[in-house]
Amino acid sequence: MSNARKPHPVPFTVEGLPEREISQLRAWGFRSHAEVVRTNPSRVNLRPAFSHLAHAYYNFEFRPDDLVLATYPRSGTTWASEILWAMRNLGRLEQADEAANGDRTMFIDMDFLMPSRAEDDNPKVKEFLTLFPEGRVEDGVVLQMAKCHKGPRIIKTHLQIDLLNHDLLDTCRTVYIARNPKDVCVSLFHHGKISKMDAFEGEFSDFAEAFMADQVIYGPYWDHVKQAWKLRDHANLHFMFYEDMKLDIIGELRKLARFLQLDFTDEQLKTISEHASFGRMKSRHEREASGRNHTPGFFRKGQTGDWENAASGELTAAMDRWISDNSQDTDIVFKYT
Ligand code: PPS
Repeated sequence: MSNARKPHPVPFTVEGLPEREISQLRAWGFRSHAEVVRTNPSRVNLRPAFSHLAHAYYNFEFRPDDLVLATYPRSGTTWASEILWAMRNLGRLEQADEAANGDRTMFIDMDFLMPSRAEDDNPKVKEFLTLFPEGRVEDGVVLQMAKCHKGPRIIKTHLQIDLLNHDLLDTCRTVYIARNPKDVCVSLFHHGKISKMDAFEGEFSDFAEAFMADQVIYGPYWDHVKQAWKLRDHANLHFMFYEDMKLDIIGELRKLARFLQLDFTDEQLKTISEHASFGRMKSRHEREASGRNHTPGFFRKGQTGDWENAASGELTAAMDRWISDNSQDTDIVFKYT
């Protein structure tokens, strides 16, 4: 008898956007305005390859020794993933000089954000096709490589929890990082300016309007955060704030280690925090400047409160109203400075 689990039917559909909304995206300045699909009923904007991969994501088999890192984009994913990796690899941190963070952790969303093609000159595709000469690249290179990976995995995703396999929290530990919406919005805007995937050519005020209208990729922000916040007391979910990590990294590392049932001395926590400091991570990233993982400007400021430098008084008032409206049904409180 086969041990394969029965696949879960996907409880949502993935649809194209109405022409009116595509025009609005274009008017705001999104260069990939036509390459957007939306989940229904959750209304999450994603890239078209998600349509045929939704089933694979929803049925992705997590394992008990997986660590899953779930975040809304630009909330500190890379920072937290470096910390998780360091906690698991304390005796060999120098390996971070040899392989980029993206090669030591698995960002499964890559398969729909930047879908690979068999003819791509990409080491990951080549490795995949060497391992699976008959493999179908369009079924997701990262998803399939992750499936075959033998050791404990660190899996990163920006998909909101409702779009993931509902066995997730019964199977393994998930760390969720939230960052205040103002700084997420600023960071996303700057990322849109430098990223080929999320190319944005408009003004900051236009971007902020799109963000508040849940029209950016992975929007809506509030549903994403609230889904995780509701689960914050679950034994297998650890909820952290970017701002708290900035204020007291050792304290946050101590709580994280307790959640992961790992024992570290204060000296070891200090080593981990230094290994994953903004400066060290940025310079490791710069050193692989000629490599395929390099995005100049990815490590931008790494601060709390940058909204103040980016937004007009009028935009701040609109954002504050939006935050207040969306905070009515939740006790989540963000720090903005
Ligand atoms: S992404 O593209 O969604 O994966 O981005 P993500 O990694 O989630 O978030 C990027 C922002 O996190 C900042 N960052 C850090 N802050 C503090 N300490 C460390 N070590 C660190 N590493 C990355 C990064 O600079 C982005 O924030 P902004 O505000 O744009 O600088």
